[in-house]
Amino acid sequence: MCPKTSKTTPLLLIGGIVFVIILVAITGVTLINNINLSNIIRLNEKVASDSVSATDNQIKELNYVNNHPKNLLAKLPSATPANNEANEAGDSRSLEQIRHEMSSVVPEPKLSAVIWRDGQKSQFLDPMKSPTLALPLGGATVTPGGEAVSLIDYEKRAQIVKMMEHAWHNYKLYAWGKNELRPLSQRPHSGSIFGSYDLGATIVDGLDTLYIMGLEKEYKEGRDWIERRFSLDNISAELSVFETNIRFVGGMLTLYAFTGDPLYKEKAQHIADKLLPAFQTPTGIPYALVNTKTGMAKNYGWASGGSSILSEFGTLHLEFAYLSDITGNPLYRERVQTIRQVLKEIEKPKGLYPNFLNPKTGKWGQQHMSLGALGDSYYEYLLKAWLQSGQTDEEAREMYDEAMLAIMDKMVRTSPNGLTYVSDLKFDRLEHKMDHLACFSGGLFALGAATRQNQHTDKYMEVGKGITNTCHESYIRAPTQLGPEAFRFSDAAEARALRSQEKYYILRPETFESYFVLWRLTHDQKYRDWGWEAVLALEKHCRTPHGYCGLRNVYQQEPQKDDVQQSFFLAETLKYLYLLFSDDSVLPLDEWVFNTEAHPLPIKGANIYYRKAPVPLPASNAS
Ligand code: DMJ
Repeated sequence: MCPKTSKTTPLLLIGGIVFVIILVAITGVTLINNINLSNIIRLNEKVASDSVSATDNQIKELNYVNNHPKNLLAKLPSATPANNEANEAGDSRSLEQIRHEMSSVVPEPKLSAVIWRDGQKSQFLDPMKSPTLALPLGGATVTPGGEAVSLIDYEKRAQIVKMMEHAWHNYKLYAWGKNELRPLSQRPHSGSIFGSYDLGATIVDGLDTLYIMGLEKEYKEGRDWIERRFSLDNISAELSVFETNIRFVGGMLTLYAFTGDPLYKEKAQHIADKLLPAFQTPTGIPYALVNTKTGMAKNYGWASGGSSILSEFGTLHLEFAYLSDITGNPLYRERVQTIRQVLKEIEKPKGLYPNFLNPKTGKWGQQHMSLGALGDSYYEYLLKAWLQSGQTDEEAREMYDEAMLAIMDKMVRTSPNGLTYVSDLKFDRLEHKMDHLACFSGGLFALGAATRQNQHTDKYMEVGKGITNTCHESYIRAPTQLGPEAFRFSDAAEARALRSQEKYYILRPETFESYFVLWRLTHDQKYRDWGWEAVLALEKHCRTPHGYCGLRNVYQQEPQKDDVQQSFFLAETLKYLYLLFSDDSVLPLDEWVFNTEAHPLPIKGANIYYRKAPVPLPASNAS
């Protein structure tokens, strides 16, 4: 037995080993196959999830898109008499009228029609070159063949949503109800513009962005906070009239337009009422600061002998005019109309507006002119007041055209290497420097050109594109790929900051705002590419585990962070970036006009969300 056993043992052993080898080989091949297979599955899943996430994204848009005028049309009942739906929206037009006005609107594009742009296609979609486009400023994008196409870049847009979530969740975690977040120290921050009270600036400023992005849970917690906690009663805060208007009044007005929720109208009016005492000056030009309790108002000590600042008192018109229309109270519009009249009638040196005006004497202060700090949004609001009025406020458009003509002549220059920029002007001397703030003017020049055809149109569009290009240059000439607070043009440098106090970046939106406007107007892919470059730079340098910070010096490889997440990062920077990767039908520019804090306001006569207060019926004289 034993020998027999000893003979069969090696055989069994060899057989076993061979078996194991075969088993391993089979398993290996299967494994490899499986890996390939799972890759393929994963790939398929990705393809599927892309379409799912596309669908998800669309679903996320529902609260906005479903209520969008284009889609509302489909929901309107066929009955023609004056309808409740429109009346609920504060719109006095009949269904028939709405139907008629909306009939030229192209339906929301189908998902299957998603296309990715290429250079060739952007050519014929350039509204400046293609007058055949029915809605050059908005609506779904339409090819010359009349086919509706969607221009959503889902992946990039989803990244912006994630950034918003990161900014919001950390604010919520460490600074809820306070004004802003300090991401490095994980505690609240409050700049003096908020009068050192807890006004939830990030909530009010960021809420419409959450709404647009379809971040419903976050939106609801913000709304809830506003309802329960936001009030300017019983506090003695010294508020900046301008900042409070553009961030708080503007934010509430947009939310009211979006939702029709009376809470926002009440709050907008409540805030504006607190600002009104600042307008009690001999000229009607408001002071810069007002105390919410006492109504005492004053100007900044540093502002040219007690002057008010052009970009501040000149950036109230959109909000105050709209507030009058939705409340039925003409007072707010009257206040800004007074400012308009002063500025219309006053003599303008060389056709330009200095940055300082004394509210008591009605005389200009120092003759410094700028499309950057202290001047910027005044010019913006001239064009936009005209747009907001449905292009009926001709006075505003004329004042805009005249001002821009003078700026073109006296302040817009080209550098030796061909970069277009807007200088500051101090008395008769050009200071060849451009603020980051002035980078919004690329979009402004372009928007002005796209909305009125005259002998300057082509030139203005060219300047708009040129300024936007220069601002992009100021970004890519910095190792961080983020632009400095101000940059200069001299023999030594072009589009670069030279002084240490102008090398910082505080998460500002102006350059992206121009990318967004230029993208909408030209569909040139480069604006999206530039926006994406900036997103990568923001992620690399400004993102921290607890929110986003500005940088102290954009020219350092590893710049120090400033520990402030500005409320305008949520209100503007992320909104413009989100819209840059969205379809044109999301907030079309022929239905919405953005206030200077990127809060979209509806355009009268073009947008059923205008929600004008019903005109009171004439008193009955029956008895
Ligand atoms: C914002 O508050 C507004 O855009 C304002 O018009 C200028 N400054 C900031 C953003 O940089």
